[in-house]
Amino acid sequence: MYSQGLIGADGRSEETQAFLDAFQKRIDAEEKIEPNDPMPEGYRRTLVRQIGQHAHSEIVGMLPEGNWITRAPSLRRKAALLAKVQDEGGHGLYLYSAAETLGVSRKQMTEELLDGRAKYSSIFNYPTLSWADIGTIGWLVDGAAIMNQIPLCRCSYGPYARAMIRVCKEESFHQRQGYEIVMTLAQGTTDQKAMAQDSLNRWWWPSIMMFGPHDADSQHSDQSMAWKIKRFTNDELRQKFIDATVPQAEYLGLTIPDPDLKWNEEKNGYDHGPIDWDEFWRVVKGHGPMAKDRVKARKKAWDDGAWVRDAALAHAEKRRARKMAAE
Ligand code: FAQ
Repeated sequence: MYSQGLIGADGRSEETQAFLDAFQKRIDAEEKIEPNDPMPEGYRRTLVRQIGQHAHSEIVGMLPEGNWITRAPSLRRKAALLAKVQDEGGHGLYLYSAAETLGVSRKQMTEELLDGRAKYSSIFNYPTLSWADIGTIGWLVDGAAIMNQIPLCRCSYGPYARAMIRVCKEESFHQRQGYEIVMTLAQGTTDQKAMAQDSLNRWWWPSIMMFGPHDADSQHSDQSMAWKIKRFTNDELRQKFIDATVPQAEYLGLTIPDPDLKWNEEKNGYDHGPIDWDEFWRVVKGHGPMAKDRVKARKKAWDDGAWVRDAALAHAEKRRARKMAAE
């Protein structure tokens, strides 16, 4: 398909077979690809899609937890939750910056999020109904995010891989604070334990859906694995997550809401029941319970922040003009 010496859609890369082979050779040799290196247009687009979606997820992911900052049960819990939500904002910023090195602006990415062209993780379309959900999100959602993101520290694209190193350190703190909240509830009164169980019941399946469709239905996995953007398939990561999480639930004395969950000696991992892919695709296509509210909140933040962007641009312009006049 590429053997005709096509000019890539970026107008720069000549995507001859020789060019693609040389690029793949660098990938196979575990060299990092940096922003100014020649790269196939498909590689660039895959990264813009994935990093953009990842950045949006971090920013939209602040909303369900932000909802509980004013209702945290103690000052200690409030301070930790505030710090966590702030960290997620920082992750979004590193990720938007990493995507910007690929020639796409934050404004473009935000517009795509607001008009529905860009996705964000399905998980953030579910509501946080109780304080226990804040614990469960840290335990399961950050736990799933870490499982997915540790391999991204070895992603072939340098800026994404480097951003992930710090992100993973922070996610690991988030996971622990979440687990500790759930542990406190699970060891508390009967009502507190019931609250933790109810939360696990609601978040378990959406959490394991976070890893994306089964490998057979994952349109991007093969190419992303070949380019070493992804290091493990969706099902491999989901399996690792389930295997790590089941003993944690057992320790807490909570029951994972999957009657088919059982240890499989042969594969040295757990078998799980069928995932409701209709629900997953409904949510991914923008029909999740909180989808409209999430996009509305992001739109309001973007519109309300217009004066800040305008002021920053005016200030930069003034400084530039002053510098020019002085030269
Ligand atoms: N939600 O061919 P694949 C966090 C889409 S960060 C929505 O398998 P791929 C931190 C996929 O985009 C959580 N859409 O795709 C935090 C594609 O559609 P497209 C976010 C999904 O890219 C914690 C189509 O389905 N993490 O939680 C989802 O090879 C607490 C076919 O799928 C990342 O973004 C989904 N769950 O694999 C923050 C990590 N799954 O784009 C606050 C980086 C799939 O062609 C609080 N991303 N789709 O229209 C990845 O690792 C990958 O992109 C996957 C999907 C694994 C998510």
